[in-house]
Amino acid sequence: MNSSITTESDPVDSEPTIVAIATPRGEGGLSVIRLSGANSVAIAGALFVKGNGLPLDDKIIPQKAYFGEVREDNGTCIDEAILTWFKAPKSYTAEDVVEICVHGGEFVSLKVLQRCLEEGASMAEPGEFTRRAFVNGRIDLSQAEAVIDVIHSASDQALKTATSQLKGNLSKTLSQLYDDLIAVLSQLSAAIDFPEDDLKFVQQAELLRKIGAIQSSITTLLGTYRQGKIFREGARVLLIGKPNAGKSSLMNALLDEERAIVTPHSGTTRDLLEERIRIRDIHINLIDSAGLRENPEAIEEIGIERTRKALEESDLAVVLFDQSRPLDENDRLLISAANDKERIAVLNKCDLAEEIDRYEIKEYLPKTVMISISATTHQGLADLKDAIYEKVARSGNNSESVVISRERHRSALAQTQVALDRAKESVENQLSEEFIAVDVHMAMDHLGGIVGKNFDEDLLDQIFNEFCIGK
Ligand SMILES: Nc1nc2c(ncn2[C@@H]2O[C@H](COP(=O)(O)OP(=O)(O)OP(=O)(O)O)[C@@H](O)[C@H]2O)c(=O)[nH]1
Ligand SMILES: [Mg+2]
Repeated sequence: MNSSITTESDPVDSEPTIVAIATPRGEGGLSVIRLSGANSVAIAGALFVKGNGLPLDDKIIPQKAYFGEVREDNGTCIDEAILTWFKAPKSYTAEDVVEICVHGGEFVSLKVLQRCLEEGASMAEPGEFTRRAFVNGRIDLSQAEAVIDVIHSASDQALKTATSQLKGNLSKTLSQLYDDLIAVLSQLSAAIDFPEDDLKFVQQAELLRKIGAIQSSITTLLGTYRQGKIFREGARVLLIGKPNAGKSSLMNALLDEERAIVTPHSGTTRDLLEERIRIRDIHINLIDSAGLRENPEAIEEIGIERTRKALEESDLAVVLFDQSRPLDENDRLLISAANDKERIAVLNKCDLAEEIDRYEIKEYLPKTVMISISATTHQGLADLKDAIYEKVARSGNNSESVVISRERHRSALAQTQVALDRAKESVENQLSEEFIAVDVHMAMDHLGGIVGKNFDEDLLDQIFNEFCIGK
């Protein structure tokens, strides 16, 4: 290794310098091999020679692209390359980062990676670059999560949410709420220091007002979750109906392939079948289910239980009726199951004569969009897609600029609310300030957990395992 190259930013006792191929495996135009850590420049200097034949030296300038070549230990050229040094702390990880860009061949990239390992770098774990950016304080945990959301996003809306979070908009909102909780705490400690009775009443009202304001902001944030999650992960849309209503036929029609088994016999589908489609810019996880019916056989009952569970977890139920038959007790069972769900009523088999009483459905499923289709002829399918899109793309409050989209954030905010409810109750019951402060601290822990003010290694492992190597 060319140990003559050191940079001012070399920390003492730092983490090992890591390396990974940052671009996807396979062939492409370019491939980037990324190093991060105190020895990045020294390692790169041992295998890279500038275009003029000179080695990298102490005069290397950060953020400048150097043309040259990567060489074997014996001096043989591996490939032409462009090298850029991002000097700590102005880099992705806040450590010294070197990116070596070579032609996008898998073998070439692996050779350069191998050279870096020979010169003393360690192989990076999945997400380790972003993990270091978090540990080094350049980004918080919600921003680190946004990085993977940007990579995975497949629609304008998903990307907008992810980039806004990456820029720190969620962090700013949470940090303001955290500061507001600190203000509550300081008011509590002032009350402990000056316990005059006549101040108590005023202070109590002020505390309740402050906590109430924080809670209402949290409620607004929580209100964005359904929509945020749908944009990030896709919407779960369940096809539900009595046996033979045509759920599997509709599944196939929406997928445009013969995926689910269709027969004239009731009870054909026994288990859930999930496939992904896209309606405009939203992913839909479409689920076909076992028909709901009274007094099922034992094996059907297991399928029906799964259908009910899927219904609970779904964002939207497409409630399917066979319009060529009169409503029966199985349809009524279906209506009661779908009663408190987001739903669309669909009258299938509109190519046959209408026998169903649609007004009875309207009566029991009020305020429900109703669409006639034929899963066989595909009539009405475009209207159904539009209706599904309207329901899932416009659910929740779209006007909020800060949106939460992860269950981890939702659950932390819900726990914050619970702790604040307890704090308010203690204020109302005139319990001691120390007692109230315990719940306010608890609320701060939950809130702070979202941005990683407190975390354990297991949580970090869980978050960064979602990442690919090199990110
Ligand atoms: N005429 C007509 N027949 C249909 C239509 N949709 C489905 N069918 C027929 O209805 C029967 C049942 O269809 P499936 O799609 O298997 O119904 P299902 O709801 O999945 O039934 P289970 O899996 O048993 O709950 C089949 O014979 C289909 O060909 C339609 O729009 N028009
Ligand atoms: Mg079926």
